Amino acid sequence: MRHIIHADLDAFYAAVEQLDNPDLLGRPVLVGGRPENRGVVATASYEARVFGVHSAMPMKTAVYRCPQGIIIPPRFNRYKEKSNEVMSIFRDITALVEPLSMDEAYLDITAVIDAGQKPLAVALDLKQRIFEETGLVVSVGVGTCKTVAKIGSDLDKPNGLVLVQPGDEAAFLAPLAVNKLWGIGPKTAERLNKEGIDTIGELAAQPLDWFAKMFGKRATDVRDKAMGQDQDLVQIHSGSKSISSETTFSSDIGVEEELKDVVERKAVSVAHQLERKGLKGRTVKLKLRLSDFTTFTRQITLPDHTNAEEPIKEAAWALLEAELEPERTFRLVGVGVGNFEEETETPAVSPTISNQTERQLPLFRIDEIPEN
Ligand code: DCP
Ligand code: MG
Repeated sequence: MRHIIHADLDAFYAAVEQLDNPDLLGRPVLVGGRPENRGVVATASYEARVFGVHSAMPMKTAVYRCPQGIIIPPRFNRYKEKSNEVMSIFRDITALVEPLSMDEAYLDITAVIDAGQKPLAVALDLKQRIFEETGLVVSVGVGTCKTVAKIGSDLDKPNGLVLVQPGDEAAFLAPLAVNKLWGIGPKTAERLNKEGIDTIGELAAQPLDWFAKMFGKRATDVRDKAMGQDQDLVQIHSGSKSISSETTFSSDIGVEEELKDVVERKAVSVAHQLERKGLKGRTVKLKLRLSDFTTFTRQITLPDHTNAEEPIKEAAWALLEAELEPERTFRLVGVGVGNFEEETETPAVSPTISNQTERQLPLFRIDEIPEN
């Protein structure tokens, strides 16, 4: 049995601003561009969220809803610094850390648990260390698979801790809306709702052949996730060990054909670079930046190592296609290939158990960890 933590910092950019300028503590902070420049909210402190402000909202709307909000321009380098501090604490707890973005990561803590620690103790210790050593507050979900851990970390924000006991996964997920599941986007959710399926429990109760009809190749994957039983590994990305090509557009693009063209050209460029270097990779990664500067990556692991144009094109386009939404425009598109032939997908090293996790347990209760 595996034990996985998903950790996600609370109101990350805004929390860093409050940390660096204590005058902002307890106040509604809006990190993002100026309203007069058609700026967008990157994130808002929880004090601002009670007014209905959220990420990706036009700053104009945010200021209308929360006139007392303090607008702060983003300082990405500073956020990256704090992110590095946080990730190195994660890596001190276990070697198996998979960052998903600057402020969130999966941690495989199976070895720590097998060595005798309790999942709750590891989670509390992680929260305490992050707070003491970086000044930031993190919400965590703990479970036996990625799906449960990820959903858990979001359920009790801010300063959350959700622990799902082995065996309780399906019951934990059952009442939640289907769109909480990784891979169920708005379109799929709508399709499911039309079939009368609103909750993950209703989804999980469908027979296998129904899944096959509905999801094709993804059927067992979706079903496993709905039952809280996915076997997805926590994967260490070997950051530098990949080859990529990206373009920032002079004006954002949202037209499907244009995007497809760009992705395919990037894929061909990467395939050629791989070939020149005599490398074959199995992981195809797509990097996207939206018009509001949100940047994220998506990746797929191919059945075989390759440096051929077609499979890389196909994979990169499938990843991008899943991100298309009406009105969504892109500022940057990048394609990368990693996980090269000589590498193994899961690290050969067994995760080390750090001394830090064996320190004394925190003496406060979960809900008493001070917020920033
Ligand atoms: N971000 C952004 N634009 C978005 C979403 C996020 O620029 N549309 C940036 C700002 C966030 C950071 O990424 O601080 C992390 O994203 P999260 O979705 O984790 O949001 P927060 O950490 O701000 O809030 P929380 O996780 O507490 O909901
Ligand atoms: Mg966050």
